[in-house]
Amino acid sequence: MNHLLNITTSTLASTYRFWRGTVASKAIEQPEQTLILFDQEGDSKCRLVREVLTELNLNVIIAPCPTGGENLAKLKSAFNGITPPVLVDSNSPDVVKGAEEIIHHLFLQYRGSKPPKACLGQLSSTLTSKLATGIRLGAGVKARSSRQPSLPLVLYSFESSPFSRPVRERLCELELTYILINLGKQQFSDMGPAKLHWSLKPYKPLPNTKRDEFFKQHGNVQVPYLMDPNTGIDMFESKDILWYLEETYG
Ligand SMILES: N[C@@H](CCC(=O)N[C@@H](CS)C(=O)NCC(=O)O)C(=O)O
Repeated sequence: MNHLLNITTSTLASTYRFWRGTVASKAIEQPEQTLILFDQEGDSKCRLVREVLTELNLNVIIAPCPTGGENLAKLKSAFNGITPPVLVDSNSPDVVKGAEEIIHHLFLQYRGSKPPKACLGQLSSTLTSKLATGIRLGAGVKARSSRQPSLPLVLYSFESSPFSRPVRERLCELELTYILINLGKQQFSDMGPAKLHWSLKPYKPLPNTKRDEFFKQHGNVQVPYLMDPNTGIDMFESKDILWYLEETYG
């Protein structure tokens, strides 16, 4: 797909979801054992879980389960035909199945409260999330043949980021496991594109946050950012990352 069209429909998908998965809490603690989410990027229920992960500012290991892929087959045979989302939380220890149950678990375990109704899979959320899947024309749903690396990749992203979604879709289709570092926006001046943060002063993230750490390393905050320990590359720019993934693993 032409890259401009790709980003335009990705922006529309975020708009259908009212830009949920943009703003993150200011909490900085991460679970001792990183959460693992069996996820399908294009699935409407999985999207609701990923939005909450951004909003709670939690990192997660994504085990992509595209239709027709090995991960989905393994998941189904391990859990009696269950489909994503499934969360493995070794801190509880718990395997949590289904979007609503996972969202409840995340709020209770990591915020000590019940989730607000807006986070749950009500009819309106389900419909708008299905619309978001529809406008992406099935991207991030079906498995394609791929070469599998030995180590997980690392992606900096946040759920509604129009530039990051196509990268997450490609990672899903190629069934590439990755560590997702969510860099949701924590203050007004985090808003806007990377080169035009909404701030009159030079941009600065909140101190002692993941954004701050990223800023100290790179001199700005911009997602998507991919690190591949298998080849030693790290890179910005969605178009270049998509090309890299295709060339290396597609
Ligand atoms: N040309 C870049 C644009 C990336 C970009 O502007 N990303 C936005 C998020 S969609 C961003 O990093 N905004 C700044 C921020 O979140 O602090 C690409 O294609 O990857």
